[in-house]
Amino acid sequence: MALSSIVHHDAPDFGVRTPGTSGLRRPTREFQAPHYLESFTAAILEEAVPKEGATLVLGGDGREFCVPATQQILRLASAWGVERVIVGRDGLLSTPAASHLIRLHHATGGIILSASHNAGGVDGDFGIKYNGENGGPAPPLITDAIARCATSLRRYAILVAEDLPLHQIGRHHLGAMQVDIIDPVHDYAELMESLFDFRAIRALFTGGFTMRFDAMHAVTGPYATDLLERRCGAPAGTVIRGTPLPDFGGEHPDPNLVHASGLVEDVMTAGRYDFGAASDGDGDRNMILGRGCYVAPSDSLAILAAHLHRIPGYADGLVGVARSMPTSRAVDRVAAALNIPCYETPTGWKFFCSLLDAGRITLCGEESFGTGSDHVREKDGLWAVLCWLNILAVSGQSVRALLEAHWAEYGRDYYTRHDYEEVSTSSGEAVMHSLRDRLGTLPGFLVSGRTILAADDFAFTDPIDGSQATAQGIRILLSGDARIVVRLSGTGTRGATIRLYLESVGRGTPSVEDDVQHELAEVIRIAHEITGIEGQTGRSEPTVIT
Ligand code: VG1
Ligand code: CO
Repeated sequence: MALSSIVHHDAPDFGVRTPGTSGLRRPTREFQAPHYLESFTAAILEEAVPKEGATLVLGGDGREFCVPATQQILRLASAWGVERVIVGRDGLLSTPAASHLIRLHHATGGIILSASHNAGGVDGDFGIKYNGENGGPAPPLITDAIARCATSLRRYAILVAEDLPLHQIGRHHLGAMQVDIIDPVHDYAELMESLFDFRAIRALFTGGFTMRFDAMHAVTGPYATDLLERRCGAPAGTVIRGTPLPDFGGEHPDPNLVHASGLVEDVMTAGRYDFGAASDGDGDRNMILGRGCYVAPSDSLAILAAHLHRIPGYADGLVGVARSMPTSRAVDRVAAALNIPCYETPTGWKFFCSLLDAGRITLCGEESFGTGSDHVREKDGLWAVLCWLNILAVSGQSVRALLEAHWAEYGRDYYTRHDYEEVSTSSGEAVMHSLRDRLGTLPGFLVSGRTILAADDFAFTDPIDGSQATAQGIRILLSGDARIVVRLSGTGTRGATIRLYLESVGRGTPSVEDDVQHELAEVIRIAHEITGIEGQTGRSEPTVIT
């Protein structure tokens, strides 16, 4: 195609567009406005993609606007001079599968279209994120540059061309650029098969073990069907809500006790299955349930740390582990017992990536239903589910037995997160400002019978490259091994979301029947006294409790 088929468009001033914890997330309608997606993509290309010889991976979670956005991004990439784009059929790629493909093909990077666990559809959210050559989310240096460029950019180039048949696997050319439309599942499923003992998992199902996997009408449907039902021999129907829909069936594709309530009812409350799991919009999160029990993500991380060496891909053991700051300290005690380092990083997967790249850690996770390892540079929902299945298969134990044995050995961290969603930006900031102003005066204070031992605003220095991140959330340590953490969400798209993380290490014999909110009632009361959330926001109850 001749160069003349590239046209230049003027882009209006969209104001500051700073990517949050995981890329730029905005209401879908905003993304659909003329030049919005185009100018932000142009900023990504400008700041992260060389004009010659680049290979990109491209795909998304199937939400509304993913397909037209994929077609536009292909035209923009061609005009920029990208040599090759590898795109998932129908524009689908889970976030961990995209991360794997970048690494597998030694690509320059990848563009992922998703707003993760946020609702989709025309009235929901859309998002775009850039991952670098290691397969992980671009570091702040790059995302800051993209934000500056997107704010000042007034002109971009795009190829004039027809849509490509995204539903067909095959090779195409768009201008001088090669486009390979591939099966979104195959390479990822092969990677999983190289890590896990699928024979043992198969035997588990043959022996009558039952499970439900809730794909929440998001991207993991095709992946879970191939892995669980085809490769591991689980009966057809094990995967529910397995067809990706543009609006996720009108629900939040967020695998937690609130948004996956049907699964929770079936597995936890009614005890109809041995095992239950769910993943989010883009497939990087996981929720784990056993018959009559729920595995808190922080506990899941600790249990995986204790058992991962039983899985073939991790037979050499762990070199180290990491958790995000608000994640409970349960994994720290496993790391101490294994005599391996445990790193505490700010919220967001990108902070794990330099440790993973440097070979300092094998396993890492977040309290927000995120777990992963050095096999990719994103958290990985189905990988975590397969870890659990593999451990259940080789241990012959139930989820409940594994949990209770773990708590008996290491103690239990009662843990909950209270989210105050869509409060006004000013009241969210007021809560944080007021806490920051009082930080120095808190230690030594006696509240409801507990002493505040320490209080700080979490700051982190990357042990590999020395880069610094400050103001990552308020940590308040109380006597009796309790901890309160407060931070503002970086992924919300409307107003502000305050996250309050509460934990306390229990004594005695913990059981899955314990009422976590009751165990933490006193710590919750103290948190309200210290933070003044109710007074600042006018909210007496959180919107979501996990
Ligand atoms: C939330 C979670 C955080 C996670 C991030 C991206 O961020 O708390 O742990 O890394 O989402 O996950 P925030 O800033 O809203 O608390 V995902 O599944 O949206 O890529
Ligand atoms: Co996600």
